[in-house]
Amino acid sequence: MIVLKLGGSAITDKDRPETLDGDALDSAAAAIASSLEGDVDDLVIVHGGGSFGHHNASEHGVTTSEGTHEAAAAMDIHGAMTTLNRFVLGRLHERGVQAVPVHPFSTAHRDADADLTLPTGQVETLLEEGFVPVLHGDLVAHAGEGATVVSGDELVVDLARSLGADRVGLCSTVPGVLDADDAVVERISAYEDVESVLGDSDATDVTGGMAAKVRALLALEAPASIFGLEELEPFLDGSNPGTTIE
Ligand code: IP8
Repeated sequence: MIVLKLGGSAITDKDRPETLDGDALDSAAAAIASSLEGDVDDLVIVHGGGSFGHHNASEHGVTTSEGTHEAAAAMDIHGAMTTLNRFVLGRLHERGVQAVPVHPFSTAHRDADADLTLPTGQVETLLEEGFVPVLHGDLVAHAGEGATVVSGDELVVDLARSLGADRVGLCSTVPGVLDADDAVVERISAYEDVESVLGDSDATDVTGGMAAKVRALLALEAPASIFGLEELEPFLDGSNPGTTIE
C-alpha cells in the first residue's frame, strides 16, 4: 500500500495562477496507470495546490493556523482545490485509472490545539473496492478558527500512519533533498544528517518547506522517498529513487 503525494508545483505552472502543467500531470498519470497494471494494488494519491489554492488562501489571509468564518472565502479556496482535483482525476481517467475524489473539507477537522483528525473509513473501503482515492490540500473545520488550510504533506503523513502504508512517495519539482553542492542526499535517517543544509530544526513552516517535510517523514514508520517526476515510475515499481527517509 503506497501513499503518493503529487506536489502542487510538480503538476501546475506555479508562476501563473490556476494554470495546470498538463504535460507533467499527464506523465504522472501515465506512470500511475502503468504501475497499477503491474505490481501496485493499493494506491492513495494526495495532491497539493501549486498555482491553485495558495493565492486564494493568501488573499483571504487564511493559513494552517489563521482561519476564516466567511463562507465566500472558504468556497473560493476550497473551490480552487476542487477545480485542480477535477483536472487530476480527469487525466487519471484518460489513462484508465479508477480514481475518485475524497475532499478533506467534508471529512476532517482540527481541534482547538490544531490537532488534525482525518477519518479513513471511506479511503479504506474505496481501496478494498478497487478505487484509487485522490485527496488534496484543502480547508478543514478548525475549532475556534473557523476553517484553516490543511496541506497535502500533513494529509500524507496522517494517512500513511492511519492506513499503515508500506511506502510513502513525494513527487516533487526537485530530484530529492539537495546538499550544499546541489547533489541529491541518498538517505536521511536523522534530522542532524541534513540540518546544515536545511536549517535548524525549530523552523515551523508547515506547508511545504523541505525541512518540515523531512522532519514529518522521519517520524513515520514507513520509509519515504522524495524524488522528481521522471522518477515516479521507478518509485512505483519498487525502487528507491531520490532521497530515502527512514
Ligand atoms: O500545496 C495547499 O496544499 P499544499 C492547500 O499541499 C491550500 O500545501 C488550500 C492552499
